[in-house]
Amino acid sequence: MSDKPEIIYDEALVPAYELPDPLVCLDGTPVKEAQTWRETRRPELIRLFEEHMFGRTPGWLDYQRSEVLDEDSRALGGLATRKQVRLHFSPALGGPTLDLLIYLPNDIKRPAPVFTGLNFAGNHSVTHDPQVLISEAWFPEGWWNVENHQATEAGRGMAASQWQAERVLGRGYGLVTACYAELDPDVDDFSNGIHPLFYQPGQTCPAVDEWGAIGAWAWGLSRMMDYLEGDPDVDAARVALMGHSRLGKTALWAGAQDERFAAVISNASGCGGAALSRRRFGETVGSINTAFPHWFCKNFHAFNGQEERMPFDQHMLLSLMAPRPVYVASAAEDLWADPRGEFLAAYHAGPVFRLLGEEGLPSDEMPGLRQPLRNRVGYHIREGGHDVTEYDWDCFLDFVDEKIVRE
Ligand code: GTR
Repeated sequence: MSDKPEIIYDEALVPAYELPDPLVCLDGTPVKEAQTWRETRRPELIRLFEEHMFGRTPGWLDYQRSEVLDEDSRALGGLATRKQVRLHFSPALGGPTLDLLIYLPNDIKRPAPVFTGLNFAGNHSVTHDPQVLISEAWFPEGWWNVENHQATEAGRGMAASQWQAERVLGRGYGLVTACYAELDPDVDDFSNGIHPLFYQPGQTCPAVDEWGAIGAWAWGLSRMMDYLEGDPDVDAARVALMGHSRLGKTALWAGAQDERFAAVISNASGCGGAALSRRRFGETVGSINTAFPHWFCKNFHAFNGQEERMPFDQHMLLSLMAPRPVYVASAAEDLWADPRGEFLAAYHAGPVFRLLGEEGLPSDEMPGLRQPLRNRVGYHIREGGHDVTEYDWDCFLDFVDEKIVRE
């Protein structure tokens, strides 16, 4: 017999749990006014997620420089203008950089609203466009289309269906992406990526309450936003942040901390993202911290098998987007990510939205497949597995159209 807890895939085995109330402060004070949320409870929740889950960002970099690598106004058959821009985070040669792939639609008046998000396998994986540069990031052994830890031409367009660039551009949005591995390779090693830029003398890894990899990836999204704010062709007040899976967890944490993101979309973010931890359905805090010890801060490991001790749950992470629109997408066969737990977290973020004068989800009854709900909190579940599909993008586009573009 192993002492490993069984993974729960049966609703009847979900333990009874009680969710902490987003509208009660740690000292027991109820939050009855928007001002108390803003000035007391919201900052308190950010601190709790920093200290116990994602880790705090240990400071600011006073260096950031951008370098335009390429610009072409006739990209994707004339549909878009493509820019490739390299962000440098250190004056040192060979210091960490992040390459942004930016497509802006040609047939709308600029500045354009944009979707942004990190990708898993390099910017060249996002479209078939032959001009997109191949990422120079270090990838772990066994990553898709990688040789000697480097991405190859074989990966070009491999994630095109997950990004739907032409569809997004056709609906009048730009698309801005960068590869997460350039910020921090996805392995349990803190000697590379951006972490060392923040170390104190003699420090070799983050302290127990300092950021893991997700914190570093989320930091990168904010640096992308810094760049977008300075680009006159981009409507920086209408940037929708989208992330899938581990990058969905990242999008939620970036959106919680950085209110410049006008809307945040989580696709199949599961455990540590939109799914409630206390349900222990599918992936659990213990399993995620074991398989990916570098994603969260070390303090988070104290909750392995002890989710009920957490001073928060993931509905509170979603509530940190309020009053900005937030959308959660699940897939029926993606049980590892706990679709019901994702829905319930979105539902239980509702009281914060209502306090701020916005509508949450209407009921705790899950909608059927392909019946998107579009209140200020949005949700859909589709058939199929762990992926981002054309249908998902249609829903994201409808949601963002309605909430931040047509409003
Ligand atoms: C899984 C992990 C999930 C999810 C996924 C992904 O292996 O257990 O939490 O994030 O990876 O990022 O694709």
